[in-house]
Amino acid sequence: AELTQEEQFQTRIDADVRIEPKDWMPEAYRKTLIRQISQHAHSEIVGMLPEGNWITRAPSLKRKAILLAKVQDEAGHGLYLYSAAETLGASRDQMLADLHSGKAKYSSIFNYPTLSWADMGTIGWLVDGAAILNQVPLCRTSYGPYARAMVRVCKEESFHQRQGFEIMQTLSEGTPEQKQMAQEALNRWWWPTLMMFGPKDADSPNTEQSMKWRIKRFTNDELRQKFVDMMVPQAEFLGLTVPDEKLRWNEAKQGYDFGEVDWAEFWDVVKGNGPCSRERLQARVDAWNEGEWVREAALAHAAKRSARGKV
Ligand code: FAQ
Repeated sequence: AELTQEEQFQTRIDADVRIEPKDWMPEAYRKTLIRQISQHAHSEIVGMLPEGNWITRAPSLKRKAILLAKVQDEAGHGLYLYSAAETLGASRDQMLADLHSGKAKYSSIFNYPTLSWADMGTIGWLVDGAAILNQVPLCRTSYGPYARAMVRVCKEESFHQRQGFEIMQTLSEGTPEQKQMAQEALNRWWWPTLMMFGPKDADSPNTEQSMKWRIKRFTNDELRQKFVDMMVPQAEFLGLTVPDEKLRWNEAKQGYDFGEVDWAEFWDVVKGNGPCSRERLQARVDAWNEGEWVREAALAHAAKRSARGKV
């Protein structure tokens, strides 16, 4: 019997053939990719804000230069991702309007405040560490433009993670006050970082289909477990304590058992009630409004050039 278009599509996915923008794809595949890629892009752009908060207060010129470069990289990641979503027919204006109206989500992690310099270390170490674990498999995601964007993003994220770990190492080897700053930041960021991987598989409506379509290559719980297994030895190396009383090595599974994330807090933050949710969104809306004259000027300039026959 002849395969339907949808069956042919699934056959290609199963053979690890990349899907490209002009290929036929089920509408639901397109929709879920636009959802995930645009939310990923929003996370990068909103993710500039918590660290941007410390650029003027970095403890040295060297630290300031590194932090500036990292925050600029995140802007770049957002731009590659918006471009990847555009290849699916999403318009950038619409994606941004959805962010500004609160309709589109972005990662819960960026709704928490950055209270001390140690938070710059913790974000690089833990948050970028989580981002890498999630994004390295996305280099093999089934949609070509998304997969290719992830290759460069992951290279830059590795540098971000190293710089975060190095800040933590410096603080951990510093004065007792500095070590305490590092521990206090770890205490605040550990659980929100575990939330970055999304709800438990049993409560994740998108995972099953996204795994079938090879948009996701690992489930939320699989990645969360890998993260804990990777980070606990690093925390031990730093001489810091992971704030989880239930954390134990499990010889049989060759991984750590760990405590339960506060899912009520997770959903509350996802719904827009995080400690900095309103502030973050307002910063993006203000940037959009204050940038209007730049967009107008760029359009006027482009129109003049094209009237002169130069593109
Ligand atoms: N926050 O059914 P699932 C970075 C939503 S890294 C907010 O499991 P899915 C780098 C989810 O959207 C951070 N919402 O969904 C950086 C869905 O709602 P929807 C960004 C969350 O898509 C570092 C609902 O819950 N990385 O930016 C969260 O299969 C430092 C049900 O969930 C990516 O976006 C959450 N944590 O799995 C930048 C990676 N978790 O959309 C600056 C790509 C879930 O149906 C500084 N994305 N939700 O209305 C993914 O891998 C997936 O989309 C997941 C969620 C794993 C995030």
